[in-house]
Amino acid sequence: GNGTGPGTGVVTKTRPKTKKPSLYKVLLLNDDYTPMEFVVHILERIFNKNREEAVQIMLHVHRHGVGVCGVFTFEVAETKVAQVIEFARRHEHPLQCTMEKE
Ligand code: TYC
Repeated sequence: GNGTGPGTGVVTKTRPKTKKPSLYKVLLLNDDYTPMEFVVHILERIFNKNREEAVQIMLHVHRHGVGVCGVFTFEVAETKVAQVIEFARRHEHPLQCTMEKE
């Protein structure tokens, strides 16, 4: 590298990264059957929300039909969506989750 301190003797160049990754909102969708407590649990475990935040997001989705659980890079968003759908399916709840580019 071209910083100070011992190096490898190999000359490299650094340049500022110019492209920031696109971000994606992960959205939770309301339905009439998934228990509120189950949705809160998902928000705590998959989206790292505290109980207060999780309850607020769950109630927002319950009242408005859709709500944002978090904003992530593409791969992370895809993984979270898949985790929500799989966890809901395993528990036989119809909860749906999707993502959209910010
Ligand atoms: N509407 C559900 C109920 O009354 C609760 C719910 C909230 C379901 C958010 C899904 O994404 C959801 N039990």
